[in-house]
This record gives sequence, structure tokens and C-alpha cells, in this order.
Amino acid sequence: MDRRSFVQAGALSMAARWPLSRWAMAPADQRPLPSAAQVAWQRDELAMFLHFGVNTFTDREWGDGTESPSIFDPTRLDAREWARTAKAAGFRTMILTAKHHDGFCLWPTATTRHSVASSPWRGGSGDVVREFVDACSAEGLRTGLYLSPWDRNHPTYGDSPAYNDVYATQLTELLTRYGKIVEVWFDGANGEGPNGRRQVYDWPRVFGLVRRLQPDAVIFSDAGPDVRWCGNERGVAGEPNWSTVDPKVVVYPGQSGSGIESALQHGNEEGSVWRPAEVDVSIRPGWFHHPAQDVKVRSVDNLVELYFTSVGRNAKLLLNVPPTRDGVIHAVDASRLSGFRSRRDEMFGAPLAVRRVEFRPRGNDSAHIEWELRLPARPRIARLAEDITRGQRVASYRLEGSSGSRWQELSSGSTIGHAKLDRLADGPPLRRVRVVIEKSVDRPEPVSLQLFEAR
Ligand code: FUL
Repeated sequence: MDRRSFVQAGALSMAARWPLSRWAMAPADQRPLPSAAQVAWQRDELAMFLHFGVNTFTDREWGDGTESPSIFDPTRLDAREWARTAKAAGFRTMILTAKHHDGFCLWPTATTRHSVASSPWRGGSGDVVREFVDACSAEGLRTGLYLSPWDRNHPTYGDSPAYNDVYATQLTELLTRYGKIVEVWFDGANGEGPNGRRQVYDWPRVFGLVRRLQPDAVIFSDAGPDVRWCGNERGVAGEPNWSTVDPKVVVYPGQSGSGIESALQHGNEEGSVWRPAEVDVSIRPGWFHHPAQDVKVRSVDNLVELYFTSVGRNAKLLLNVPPTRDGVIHAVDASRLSGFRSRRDEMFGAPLAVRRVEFRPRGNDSAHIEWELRLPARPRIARLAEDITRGQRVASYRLEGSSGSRWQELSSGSTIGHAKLDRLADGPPLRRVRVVIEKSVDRPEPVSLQLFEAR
């Protein structure tokens, strides 16, 4: 049977009641809303991270800056293949490490000789960033760049004003030579320079430069300002996960202290700034490709689980898939990505029911809405969503089903945001389903619900 035929047109009975005092925290017009760039960022849902550089050739995770550029020589680098793989798996943006902590630049920069220009690759006239952005645009993917502030090679590192100039020049090269960049990724890891001195970064200058050169790009870091790190590299967003934060808790990238991890994981329901969470995690144990880890690539099941704990918790998944020494995506990674895509298609391709749930105030209790399914059905997964262009409001909800007169809980949760994926409790086929909004920080806006039968 065509699953779509389950979709019920009528038979909608509605009762919605809530205590206004419970969400009278801030008037609706004062709650933060996302920018157009933040909405586009979140709607992508999936981005691919590519860690590539001298570490790929030394088999290390963190280079110390003494690597010779002569080791960088991928024999069949094919950025178009990276982009095709990403696109086929349903990814919409790719982010490349233009420079990692070792300081080796994947583009021919004027700021240092420690770059592809000093390598044997393409006779020293290659530019990985150029090939990467061209491949993204050929495949219709959006482009992001990672530029490590920590630089273990540059002689000025630790001489703060001098290195800040170098860093600003590198950023300017990247943001002016390569067309539209949609996300600029600033890593929190930093330490001493080659001379043992510590660098003091000029973050206002860095962020200001991105705003000026690529006004439509989102800036990622622990401290945003547009997108925040989720607080771990395990692939797990918080629950609850508010897209709003208190900007005073994490002020600069790499800040440490108590309460920071929790603030990054959960955001803040009363936060004054819109700064949604990005979940960066690798398909392998390491960020860079290591041949010994070819047997440790995440399984399809594991990738699906990551999808539930990131996209399914109002975050974006930035999955790292590191190219090999040859400069291509390893066959094992490619096959897991294609399995990941097939599983998502099976799960979410044909919803059993789709509803846009409008809540209207009536009295003093929680808001709920219920409807009948045309045929008895066993939904296994629910996808709830708020329209984030109107902000984020739901703080607590329950999903219930009934096969006769008694209602049973199918799932419950805290925040919803762009997407909330729930695996539902098993039981007899259901005739009716209802969503109960127990708590909301403002008048609830419509919530959409999709039910799926596949596990
Ligand atoms: C970390 C870095 O130290 C890792 O090497 C990697 O780039 C990861 C995404 O961020 O802080």
C-alpha cells in the first residue's frame, strides 16, 4: 500500500489550553530570531568536514609545524570526487581545513612559504582551496573554510600583534579570492607557538573581518557569534537544546571554565542571542586519515544514531570524512555514506502522516491537539519541528497514541526547534495520535509532526 494513503485529511479534533504565566518570560517581539544565514545553515542539516594536510602524510593528528612541505604530494587528488560523494549522501555544505594547527596552508598564501606552493604537488602551482571551492560549486554544494588560529609553524606566532596581522591577511586571502563562503570555522584549540610564547588573538578584529568580507557567512566557534560548538566531539547535542544563548557565558573561542560545556550543550531558554549548535564529529576515530583506522570507520547504524543525536536534537551535523594520502575519499567511508543515505531514505522517504499542528489558546492548561489516523498504524519514528523563522518556543512536550479509549505515551521530550526525532514506544496499532505541549517559553507557534513507519 502507498504509505501516503494513510494521511488523514479530516477527523481532526482539537483542544488547546495553556497557562500564559508559564511562558510569559519575554514578550514575543523581544525573543531572538535567526538571521537568514542562520536559517539556511540549519536547513542544510548535513555538512561534510574534510581534514586534509601534512598530517595526512605523517599519520598524525596534530603536526608540530616542523613538517617539510615536500611531504605533501597527493597522487590523485580529486576534489570533485569529494563533492560528488558528499552530494550523493545528501550533504549540502563542505568545510575544508585550509590550515590546521601545523600551519601548512593548502592555498598559495603570501604570508608564509609553508604552503602548497613549496610542495611537489602540481609542481608547486597547485591550490587545494581553489579545487575545493570549484568542486563545491560544480556540484551545487555550499562552501565553508576552517582556518586554525593556532599556528605551530609561523615565526610570528606568540608575538601577538604581528601574528594577528598574518592571520588577518590569511583570512582576507581566503575570503576574497574564492567566491562565496557560507561558514567560517574557528577552532578553540590553541597553545604555544614554536618559540614557546602564547598568542593573544584579536577576536573582534577577526569576526569583524569576516562580517566585512563575507557578510552572509555564519561564523562558528565556541563563542559563536552565529553558530556555537555543541561542547563535545562525540556527536551528541544536548537535550534540551536551545538555539538561544546567554552570550556572557562563552565570550571567546577556547575559553575554559565551569558551566561552559553545559552552556554549549543546552543553550539557554532565556538567552538573548540566537546561536544554534553544530555537532562536529569524525566518521573515524581521528580527524585526519590514518590507514590503520580503515577498519574503524563508523557503521551505517552508528551514522544513523549520530543523525538522531544531532539533527534530531535541533543541531546541525558536521561529519568529518578525511581524504586519504592519495587525495580521495576512502572506499569504506564512501560506502558507509551511501548506506547512511539509503537508510535515511528508507526511514523518512514516505511519511505515514504529516500534520501541521496549530495551537490556539483556550483556558489554562497544556496545549494539545489530536487526530485520527485513517487506518490503524504503527508509527516508529516521529519528526517534530517548529518554524524557526519565528524563533524557538517549546520547552516540554509529549506525544501520545491510542488504539481504543486509553492514551499511552509514545515519546516525550523538552525542546523541538528545527527538528526533533523520536523513536516511538512499540505497541498495538494506533487509531489516534496527539501532541501535548506542556511548557513553552512563549505562545506556541504551529508545530509540524511527521510520523514514519520504518525503524
Ligand atoms: C579540534 C582540533 O584540535 C582537531 O584537530 C580538529 O580540527 C577538531 C575539529 O577541532 O579542536
